[in-house]
Amino acid sequence: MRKIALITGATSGIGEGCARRFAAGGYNVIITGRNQSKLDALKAELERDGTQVLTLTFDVRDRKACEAAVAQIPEPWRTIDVLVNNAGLALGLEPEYEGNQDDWETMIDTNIKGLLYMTRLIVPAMVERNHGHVINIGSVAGDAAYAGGNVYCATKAAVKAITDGLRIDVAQTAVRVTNIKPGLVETNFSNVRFHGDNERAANVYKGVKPLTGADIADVAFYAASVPEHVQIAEVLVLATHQANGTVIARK
Ligand code: NDP
Ligand code: 8X3
Repeated sequence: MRKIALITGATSGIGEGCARRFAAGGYNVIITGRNQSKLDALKAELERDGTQVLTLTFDVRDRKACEAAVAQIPEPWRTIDVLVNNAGLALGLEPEYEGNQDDWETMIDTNIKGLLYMTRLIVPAMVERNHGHVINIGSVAGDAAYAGGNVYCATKAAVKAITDGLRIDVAQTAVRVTNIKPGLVETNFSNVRFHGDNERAANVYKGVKPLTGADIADVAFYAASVPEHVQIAEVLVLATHQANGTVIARK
């Protein structure tokens, strides 16, 4: 029987990569996001290769919408083996004293609260079955703040604490908990961060070969594929010419 992975933010970047990687690795996938047409297109593509796909369209910031979406998962899909909490974003790169407070709230509501809502909804059944894996997409940004990163970095530091806390709370079970902390990954991330300024977004990756969503998906799939007694607790994944959140050797 194929295992089931639920991936949030599967309409783009790392989440889309995870949907493809888990499908290719023999999972059926529940793909979630806000853009129904993108989810439908990905579903059609994955189904052509024999994967069963369920789409759920909702905003992870909306707790009631998360609850309603999870409540509507049909019975055969309810034994979720892997939850990839990926949906997230950065907005802006202003100094904290000039930051846009709406952007702060969006980042906190998505990256922290949305991740918590999904964890709270999915993990009880994993604990009950004594089986499951939560993979949170943190960031190198959670290791140390960088200029203008302030609130985004804080949300990813929170992902680390929340991941570590969950790992403690389920230690008596066989549920595994992983924090993957990517560095520079070329996705829609910087276009979103700079509110659609594509030129500024492209500059983020200038002179360095960045990671791809597929690279991070490979790491997530590996973490889910190791023997049951092995728990990949945390992985920092950087581009080869990136040393940490601030040091990047560009050509
Ligand atoms: P993308 O912008 O390409 O993808 C983000 C995904 O999250 C999209 O599917 C987006 O959907 C979804 N999403 C955002 N907000 C919500 C919401 N409120 N409800 C539901 N879905 C939402 O960026 P990435 O793939 O790069 O980002 C994925 C994760 O990886 C994020 O948590 C990010 O912080 C993290 N990360 C990214 C790095 C990078 O350099 N790219 C490095 C380290 C971590 P929609 O199209 O509807 O907005
Ligand atoms: C995304 C990586 O360095 O832009 O989390 O914050 S970074």
